[in-house]
Amino acid sequence: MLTIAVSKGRIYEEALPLLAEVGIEPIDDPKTCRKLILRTTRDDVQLVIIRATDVPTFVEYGAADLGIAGKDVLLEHGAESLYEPLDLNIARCRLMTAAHKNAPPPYGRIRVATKYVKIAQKYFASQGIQAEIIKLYGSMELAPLVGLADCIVDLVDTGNTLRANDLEPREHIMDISSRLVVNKAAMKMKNQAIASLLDQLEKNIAQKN
Ligand code: PRT
Ligand code: MG
Repeated sequence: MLTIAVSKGRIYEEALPLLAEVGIEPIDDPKTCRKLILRTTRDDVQLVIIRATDVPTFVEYGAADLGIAGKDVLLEHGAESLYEPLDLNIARCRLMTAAHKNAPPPYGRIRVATKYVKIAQKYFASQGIQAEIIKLYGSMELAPLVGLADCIVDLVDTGNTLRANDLEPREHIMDISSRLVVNKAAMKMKNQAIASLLDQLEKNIAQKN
């Protein structure tokens, strides 16, 4: 049995067609059923539905053999103990700094609100900017509006969320997409099944790009 960890929401939606192309179609729909383990049209493959930020943990401990996670989540988790063999090129967005549209450029020591503490620390250090990072778990956009922080580090897709809150994107930190990750022991123990899955997925993705 191969277990694949996927988060609900945009990653699940965008991963479904890729999985369907390799014969993996969930039998239950996580939107309408509360099951966390989904059987699929392949007897030897099941999906587990978890929070996006928990995917690296499940795969690291071998609770799932494979997982699909955003590069943002992988970098923040510090996923050195996982294989990351494939860029699935889905759930794409940009990790950016953003500030109030009237705010001056950063000067001196700044305060930054984000859920990406590690990535932000590394980024501002690389820019030679002294930054105090304030960890938040959501609604980052609010922080500059209420004086909690000078700027935020967050994911941007259309930019609508920033605009709706009078913020604007400033510095582009990196492009983000979702990656297939593999547990290291599973890669050895279940090599044939995993290698053939990787191979098929890779071919299909290459055709699209
Ligand atoms: O929502 P939940 O708390 O359960 O977890 P999550 O937010 O980690 O999950 P989810 O499904 O929202 O995001 C999973 C992954 O999708 C992320 O880790 C990214 O790799 C990827 N992804 C791609 C995005 C976006 N695009 C995105 N736009 N994740 C979040 N957003 C958010 C962003 O944080 C901001 O609030 O959408 C808003 C910006 O979108 P625009 O279009 O208004 O710019
Ligand atoms: Mg979300």
